[in-house]
Amino acid sequence: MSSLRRIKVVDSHTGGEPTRTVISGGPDLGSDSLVIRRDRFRQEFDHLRSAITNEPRGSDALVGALLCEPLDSTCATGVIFFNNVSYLGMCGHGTIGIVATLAYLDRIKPGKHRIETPVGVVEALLEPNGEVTVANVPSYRLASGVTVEVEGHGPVTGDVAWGGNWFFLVNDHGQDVSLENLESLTSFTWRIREALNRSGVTGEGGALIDHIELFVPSTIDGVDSKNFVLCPGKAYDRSPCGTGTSAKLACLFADGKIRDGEVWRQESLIGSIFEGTVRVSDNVVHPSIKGSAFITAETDLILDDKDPFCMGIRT
Ligand code: PYC
Repeated sequence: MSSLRRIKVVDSHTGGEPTRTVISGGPDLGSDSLVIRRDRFRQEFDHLRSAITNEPRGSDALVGALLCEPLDSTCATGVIFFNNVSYLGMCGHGTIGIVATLAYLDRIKPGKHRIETPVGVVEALLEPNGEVTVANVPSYRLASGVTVEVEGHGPVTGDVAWGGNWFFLVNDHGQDVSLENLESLTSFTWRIREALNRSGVTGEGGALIDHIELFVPSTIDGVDSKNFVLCPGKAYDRSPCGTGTSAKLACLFADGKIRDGEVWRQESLIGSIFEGTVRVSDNVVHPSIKGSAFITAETDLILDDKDPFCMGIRT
């Protein structure tokens, strides 16, 4: 007899990037802060992260979202985001995905909803037409003009910025940012990540920089820029990346290229678009990201303890 565990999930995609929201059957992480609960997830239940996101049930691009009881009672929910290799501080496309999911489940109505994450509370405005605007955590540029020596390429210069995760943002790279060039974009940005590691370039407090972004001008009318975003587990973000666009807005503000109240339209590698807006108070950038998510499945994941790949294929 095998023992079956059922995990109830709702899948969605935001600009092509998938989110799997865990509704029930996930790990019991207790009721400490979300930072402590995320650490407990990593230390004691990492096999469930892998079971939910990795093949054969998931894919490298999938971001998981574990709904949790918030500590802050003004929040509609708490959430811990995770992916094929690790855990995220925040996730912009994922927040839009969980808001669409909660609306689909009839747990929330259009209006403003606060959501607790391990890196702070964000606020999501759900419009009656399903569009979601996420007021993200304050974002900032930590370092500008950082040069690293990239294997097989030479020096690459970029900025280190926080948008809820750590990013290295590169404007000057000479790459063709198109889906046809996916393999070399992945290889190039992975080598940038390795070069940052080798050179000891980190985020605040020695944090690993695990997202790399390349930018080119967009060819779509009214859209400011197109990006390629390498995620921590080597997949590329199909969406323009909410936290990555937030990091970009922080860099644009630091360079005097965007002002309070201005809008920045960011296109992804596959042509989906987020609308970013900057709000500045006391010289601190508060970015907002607007996009839409669509529900793609509502199902039970089944974990059969007799299945040799029950906990997913770890790469
Ligand atoms: O939208 O912030 C985001 C995100 C992070 C990783 C994948 N998407």
